[in-house]
Amino acid sequence: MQRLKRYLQVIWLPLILVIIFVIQTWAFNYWFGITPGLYLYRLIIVSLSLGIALYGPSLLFRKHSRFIYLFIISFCISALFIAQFLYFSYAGAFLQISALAYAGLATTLTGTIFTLLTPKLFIFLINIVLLILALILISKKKYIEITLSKKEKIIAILIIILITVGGYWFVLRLEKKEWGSTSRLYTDVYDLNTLVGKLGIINFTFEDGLKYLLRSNKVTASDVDFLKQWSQGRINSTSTERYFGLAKNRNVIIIQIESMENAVINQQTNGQEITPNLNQLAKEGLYFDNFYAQVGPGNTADAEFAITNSLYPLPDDVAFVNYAHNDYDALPKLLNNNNYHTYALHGDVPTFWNRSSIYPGLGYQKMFSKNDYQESRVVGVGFAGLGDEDFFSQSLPRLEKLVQPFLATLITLSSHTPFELPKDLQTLTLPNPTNLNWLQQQYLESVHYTDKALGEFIYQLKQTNLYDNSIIIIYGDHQSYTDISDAIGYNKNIFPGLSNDGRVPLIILAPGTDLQGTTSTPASQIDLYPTIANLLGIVPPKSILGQDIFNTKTPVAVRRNVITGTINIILASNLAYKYSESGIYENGQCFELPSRKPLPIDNCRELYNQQQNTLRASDIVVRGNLLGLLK
Ligand code: GP9
Ligand code: MN
Repeated sequence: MQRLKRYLQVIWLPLILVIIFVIQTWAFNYWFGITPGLYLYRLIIVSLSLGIALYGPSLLFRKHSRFIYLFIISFCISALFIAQFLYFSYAGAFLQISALAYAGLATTLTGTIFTLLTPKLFIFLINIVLLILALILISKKKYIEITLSKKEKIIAILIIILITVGGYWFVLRLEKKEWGSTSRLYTDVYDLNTLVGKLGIINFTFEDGLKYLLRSNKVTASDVDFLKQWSQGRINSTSTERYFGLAKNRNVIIIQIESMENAVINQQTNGQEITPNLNQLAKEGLYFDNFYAQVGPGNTADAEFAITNSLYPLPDDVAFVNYAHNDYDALPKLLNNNNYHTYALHGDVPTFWNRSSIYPGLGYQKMFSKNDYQESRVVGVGFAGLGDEDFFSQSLPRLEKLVQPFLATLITLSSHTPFELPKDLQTLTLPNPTNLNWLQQQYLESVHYTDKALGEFIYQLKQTNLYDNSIIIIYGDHQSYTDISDAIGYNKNIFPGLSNDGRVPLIILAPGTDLQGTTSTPASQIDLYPTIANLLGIVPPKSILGQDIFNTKTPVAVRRNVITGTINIILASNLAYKYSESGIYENGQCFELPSRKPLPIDNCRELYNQQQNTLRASDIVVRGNLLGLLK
């Protein structure tokens, strides 16, 4: 009993501080609507662990130093809570260390900070108030403070370690059970909202800081030298011969379609067109049937990254998440500087893929997210998000109200894996029996549904005066990962041995112009930026890596291994290179195009080295925030 009383004398203060910490963590999430019920359990356990790890070591100090320690920790925690709270209220995004390092919080928040202050912030200061009260009690000798013995300290350390490690281990185990891996907590982070929902904002801040430190040495001095040299040796082959300014001052409507593969375009199943509307649009506008996605682990976000920056997405990291605060010369920014108003529209939560964090830096002035749409019916069975019919039908009146000229990037969602639609929305009659597996069947149904929603949107758009006054760019974000191209026999028609994965449709509609027909020029998502800029009669910055598809004399599409980052395939106008499993250049194959005649491997060497260097330069730029060296 005596002993318990003795321990209580030292434990009570850090213990209450830990409980306050858990409440503060929960309150932060609650106020921003972040706590999904499912993860509440995780959130409490993991914030208890962190609270104990932070406040627990105070037990090891003597009386006065213990107070100093608790004050320092409390100040840091409160400061982080408040900074994150203000930033989220302001930007609808979580504050990342890279934002402080590159952009400077001061510049972003000054001016608005007073408007963001709310009594809620007081909850993040309760720990400090408690410490002040405790200090007053001690100075009035209202309770006696003791110092633990050496043996007691060792036991305290062990208990702190045990609880902390135990808590994190428990959460990691739950994650593993749920997702088969724990990587969604650190590498495969899709939605920072969910991450904060599970771990709490302080855990998130620490994790983000740690990751920032770990990747800060990824660019070496020799990388920087390489980049400088590479940049100096770049040949400016930009010409504006074809179509420069063809769509000057027109609105730009970009439609990025989820998982839309080129394999389904102009294909039928059971006598029914899979994507009748896209097929029709491909006839009305200019259709690119040799266009490739460039995505890495960031999938949709990587497609957005490639399109807006004309840089290659990283093979091993998600630029939208971990390089969100780099300096970018993005397309929306360029258009914004040329009198355009810039908008992004998407039916998911704003924090998914960290969009709300990176969009302002890319130059988007406003983002419309799930919060701005009404969900008239749930469409995605396996993936929550707004149905494409709701998305398109509600986007149109919104576009009509925008100040012109505008750039509006619409990103669809319904045809997202696992592609499952409610029965009545599955309007494609698949053959019975079919050689397609369940996922492939769902995939065809879902792209058929999306195609219908898109067709309706374009039809309605044509009824407004926006249509003739715009250029519309439609493309798929990435492959569907369903092997659909093999299953529907599409691969037979293309380059032998060259996997069709990643070939996505691109259609450019410029009503009233001669942009029509089909082109098989090899190109990829990084080429869209300069191509759009050329059509608008705007000269893009030197820092972009893609080429204007209409004017380049050296068109190329390079595909790389998502994990190793090495080159898989290069398609140029007269040459193609295909890698070998060994990863050794000489073991690959070189072909002449369009004859597809095998050539000695040395014929592809120059092309290979060029592409290898471009990829390396792109990665260094992103990892080192070094866009300035390309100018
Ligand atoms: C989420 C959506 C899907 O907002 O864009 O992303 P994905 O899973 O395809 O990367
Ligand atoms: Mn996607």
